[in-house]
Amino acid sequence: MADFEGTTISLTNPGTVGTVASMPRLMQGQGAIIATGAIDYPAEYRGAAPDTRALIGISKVMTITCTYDHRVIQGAESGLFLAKVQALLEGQDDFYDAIFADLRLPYQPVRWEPDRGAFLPGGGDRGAQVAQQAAVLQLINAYRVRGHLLADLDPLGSEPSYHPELDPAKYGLTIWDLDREFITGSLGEAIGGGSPQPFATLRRILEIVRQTYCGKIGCEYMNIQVPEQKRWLQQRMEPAANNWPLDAAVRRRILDRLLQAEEFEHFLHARFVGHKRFSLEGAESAMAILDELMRRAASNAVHEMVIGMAHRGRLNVLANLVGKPLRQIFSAFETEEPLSAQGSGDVKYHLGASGVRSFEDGSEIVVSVSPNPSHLEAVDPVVEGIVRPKQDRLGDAKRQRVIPLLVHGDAAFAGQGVVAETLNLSQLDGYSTGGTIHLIINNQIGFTTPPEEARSTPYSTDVARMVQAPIFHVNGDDPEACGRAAQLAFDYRQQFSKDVVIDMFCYRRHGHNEADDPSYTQPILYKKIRAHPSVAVLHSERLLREGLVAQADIDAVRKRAAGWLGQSFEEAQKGEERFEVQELTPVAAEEIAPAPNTAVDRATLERVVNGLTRFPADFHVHPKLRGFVERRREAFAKGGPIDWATAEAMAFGSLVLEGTPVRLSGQDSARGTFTQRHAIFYDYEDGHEFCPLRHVAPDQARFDVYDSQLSEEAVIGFEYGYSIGDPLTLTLWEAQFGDFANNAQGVIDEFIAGSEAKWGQPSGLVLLLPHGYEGQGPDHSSARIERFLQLAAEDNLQVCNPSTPAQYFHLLRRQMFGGRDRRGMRKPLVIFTPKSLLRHTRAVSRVEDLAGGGFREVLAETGPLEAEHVRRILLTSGKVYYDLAATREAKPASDVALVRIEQLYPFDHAEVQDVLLRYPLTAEVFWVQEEPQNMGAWRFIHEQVQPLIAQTRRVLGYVGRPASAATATGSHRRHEQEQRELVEAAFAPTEARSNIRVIGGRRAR
Ligand SMILES: Cc1ncc(C[n+]2csc(CCOP(=O)(O)OP(=O)(O)O)c2C)c(N)n1
Ligand SMILES: [Mg+2]
Repeated sequence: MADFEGTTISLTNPGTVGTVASMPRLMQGQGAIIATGAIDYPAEYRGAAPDTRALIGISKVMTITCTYDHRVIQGAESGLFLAKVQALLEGQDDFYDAIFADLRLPYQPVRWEPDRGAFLPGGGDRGAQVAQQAAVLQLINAYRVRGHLLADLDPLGSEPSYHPELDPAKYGLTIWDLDREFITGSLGEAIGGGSPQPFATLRRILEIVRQTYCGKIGCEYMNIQVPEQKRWLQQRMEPAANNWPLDAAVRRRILDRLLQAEEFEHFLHARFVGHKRFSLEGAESAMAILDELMRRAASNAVHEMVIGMAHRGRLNVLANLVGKPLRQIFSAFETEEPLSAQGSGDVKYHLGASGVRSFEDGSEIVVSVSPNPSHLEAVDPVVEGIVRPKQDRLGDAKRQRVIPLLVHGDAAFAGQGVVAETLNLSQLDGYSTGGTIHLIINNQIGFTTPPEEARSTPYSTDVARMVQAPIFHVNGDDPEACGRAAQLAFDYRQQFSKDVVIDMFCYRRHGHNEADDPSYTQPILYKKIRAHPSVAVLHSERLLREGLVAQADIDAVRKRAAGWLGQSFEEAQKGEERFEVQELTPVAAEEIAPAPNTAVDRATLERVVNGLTRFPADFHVHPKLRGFVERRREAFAKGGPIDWATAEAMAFGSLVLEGTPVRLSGQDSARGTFTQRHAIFYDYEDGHEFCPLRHVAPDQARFDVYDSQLSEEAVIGFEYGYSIGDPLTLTLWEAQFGDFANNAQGVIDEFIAGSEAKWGQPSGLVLLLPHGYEGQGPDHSSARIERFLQLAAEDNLQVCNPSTPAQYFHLLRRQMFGGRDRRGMRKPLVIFTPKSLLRHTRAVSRVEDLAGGGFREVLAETGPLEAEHVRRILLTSGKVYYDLAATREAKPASDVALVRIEQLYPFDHAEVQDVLLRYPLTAEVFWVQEEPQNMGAWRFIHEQVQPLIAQTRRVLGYVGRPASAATATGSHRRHEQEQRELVEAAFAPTEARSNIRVIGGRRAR
């Protein structure tokens, strides 16, 4: 050190005043002076055209000199020093890499290397030139395809990534190429503002693609196969590099939204300590996105937005965007009591609401949030089903005036299968809603599960790629970028009628709910989150810096929000609010039992039959179906027999004639799984379709039948939604076989069985579930009658097993004409429908059965028995009735009465009692069923019937299969044997068997 004592090394930069090279003189005490010169082209090239310089690879240079005192520094040391500077500036020792890493730049620094692409005029390698041009176009394409991988999306700042396909060096492009011009292709079309810009320097090209695709918005769209859609997106995103200016008013509004959202959460946090609310904190920009979507929708004449969303941020949305009165929200916290006047009610973060939002420009929009169960994503298809008829009612053929908006969590979106099922509905003729806008609140965590354990895909949104929806990943800490993503998403949806996804990266400030401590599982992450300022704070600072707002403005917004919250809180304290039921009120329980007159006069039936059997003159009916059509005509003319499919068609036809639309959807429902329905005919020559039920009369209501996609959950969910959205349409979902309905058990449990009790949301959906033991094996036999009966309570369902076509006819019509005001039942109706009975010669009805009477909950004995001689009453339901009837006839056994329970629930105790009383009080009473003892209606029936016969000291007997794990045997032969034994057992003398007659020699335990 002594060598350097008293010396100084100075730096000077005369380059700033244009000096190219200087030789400073040392002053007393100076050991050395390092001088840097101007950065410029060498003098001899300064006059050359920029193109020429770029062509031959002339770059700017800078001269650094070192004047030194030999007594302090040796000449060699000075030289080594300068060499080191040169080496660093050329990128050695990872000089630039370290700087890029520190600045979190996601790119590779450009390396210094010899110019491989200097193409001198008149000479040069044409092949190499073409290759280089191709490389640039490839690079542009790579940024469009994968640029999102480098985008700055994570507010918590994960490590910048690198992708070789986005590195110019990998394409052989060097530092010397940056200022050379290349053909821009479609990039030039997008950025040219109407007149294509055919050439640009590589530097400019990189700037555009990087800013567009690697900024705060990362877009995945290049998998879209329609060139027009890709071009549209490029022309929206590339000219302003996804960063178009927003009006000052819009920017302030976005800030207001954030401040309000934050105040709301803070208020709830302070007032309702430890209550679950599923705070939005960390994801407040979602409010900016939703607000922007609603405004844009309103100003584009959208009438309604129907929102399906999970727990996260729901209260904030309801309060701040839907306008649900705060009093209602707060009182739910206060009481934790069921809020609906009837029914069970539900927790606050499952309830829905509907409101009208109006904006400064005079535009308005209805915003509804659908109620939903805790079951994540289950509401998705329901919302789609609600939206579709709303669009139709508005005459909105382009499906632009009612828009579904689904808000998802990242873990649920990736994990729940119903998401894919719902996406798959999106472009189907019978189910499309013109595109759904999806917002993922991507807080990068499930309950405690991190993304790497929650999915096998890079993004949580990858499932949406299957429908080629554009996906906008956006940084939730840049609410303005979020607003831009919302604009793009909305416009794209309206333009192309397709789904679109906004994937907002954010974080979750607290635990999964407010009573949960996230540091058990993510200690490091949550330390980081605790130190991270809120988006409202960050954005306030940004706008303050830019002078767009003053601190006083910010304070005023916060104060206003807090004031509103405080005042509503006071009001909530005063009285308990009740959650309003917005849907039509359901039919009261006692009205389900009385049979409305659902008969249809002969003249109308004749019109229907004519319609069903009439085809356009040039239509070629399939040769094998001519008989089908003819038989219908003949049967009607002769007064019968009317089979199931005909009775169903008559029910549908009469309803549409009377002005009630009918919608049937299910797998292969148009033809019918059992080739029974033929609701649509296909021309034998050219395959075009004809649906007779659409041509019964010119002024008839709509008849729609759709072969659904091969899924249950989303399709039942959709049809349930449809039944909510359009209570005046008879909406039916049909299972291929009844057992498959259990793939949608969640929808059945949570919506169909419970929605009225929980949310006051009644539905008149009909489920058609093929059921019957016919030897087809453990599956295809049972529609799980027991499940529906277990769900039945408080008159929430109608569970029916009709045994004749006429009963089915009246039951379908009752659904739309039941109730005191004949407005329909508005209770879900589960019908176990037949398979073999479709063609059973006994399971037929007469025209007069349709032209008179109505649905009967109980079918009493129809045979000519002498009541006083009856010694046994067999109660039964469904197909086995016909087996019992045939056996009784064969025996004959005139002392056995057969009574069919056609409506299992609500159970008509009075009617059953009445029927039982027609026979001697000593007659034995048995329940006969095909299903194993632990299935079918046995346990339910026992509970209903035993009390009715207990007074006469009788015990209800059981005849049927023993309890079983599988629904049925896999052997057809064994099935037949069981079926024979079962029927025999029903007639076997009492002394031989106990009152529990389990066939196959096994006794019930
Ligand atoms: C079908 C279903 N399974 C499990 C749960 C329990 N659950 C509630 S929220 C949650 C985590 C959800 O994570 P994410 O979808 O990312 O939403 P976030 O809470 O992070 O907003 C889980 C597992 C549920 N509600 N529904
Ligand atoms: Mg999450």
